[in-house]
Amino acid sequence: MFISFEGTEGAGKTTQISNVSRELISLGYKVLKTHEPGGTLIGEEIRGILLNSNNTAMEPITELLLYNAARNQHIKEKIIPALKDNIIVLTDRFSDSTIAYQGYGRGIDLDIIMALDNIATMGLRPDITFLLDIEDIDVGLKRNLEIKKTDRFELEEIEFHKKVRAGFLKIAEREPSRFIILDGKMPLIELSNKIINIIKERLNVIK
Ligand code: Z5A
Repeated sequence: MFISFEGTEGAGKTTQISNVSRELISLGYKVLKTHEPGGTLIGEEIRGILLNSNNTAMEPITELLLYNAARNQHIKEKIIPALKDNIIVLTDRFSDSTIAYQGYGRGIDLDIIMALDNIATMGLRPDITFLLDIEDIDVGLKRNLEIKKTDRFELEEIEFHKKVRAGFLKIAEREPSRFIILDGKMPLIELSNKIINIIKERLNVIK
């Protein structure tokens, strides 16, 4: 099973992936916990360029190509081999982030985004995508400020983050069978339990 976690800054994806992974491992499942951009040596180098807050001159298309380059490497080197070994893959962000950030956020034509996505992902899509949604963008940004996280995206205006959130909701609306939208402001443990129960249900169906 291939599961992605999406959302705007500080929505709680990383925290939830850790909790879910721990629980699934305790139930005897094999789990790969990974993230984008990154997840491979080459991908982590690309991540360094993408998130470096000094790289303010980066062009939107350069950014788009770099996210897709890292993703293709991630899929071929990590995700596909893990899925072939019956390992549950939990990824912190995947293609939907590119559609939301580079498409709805930066305003790059969605046809260009999807054409490149087809090349990079070869059509691979998660079985389930948990969208951790926080209506008040400030909540997530403040969470990250508290942990002193300041990358190139944290420096963006609030309007950019609002466009990204609206983008995620539009993507989810188009694919209701893949997306599960959850309130990122829910108490941590309550949210983890909800996610774990949904995954367990799906795993039982597969069995
Ligand atoms: N990006 C893109 O533009 N295009 C793409 O294709 C891809 C990515 C793949 C990657 O940064 C950046 O790249 C990202 C989008 C862009 N933009 N930014 N920034 P990243 O990987 O470094 O960061 P991120 O993915 O945005 O994650 P994040 O900002 O670190 O947040 P998070 O993982 O969703 O949240 P967290 O680390 O789990 O939690 C943040 C804090 O909130 C932490 O102190 C938690 O303890 C706290 N927290 C979490 N959940 C809760 C709840 N429920 N209640 C209270 N407090 C909570």
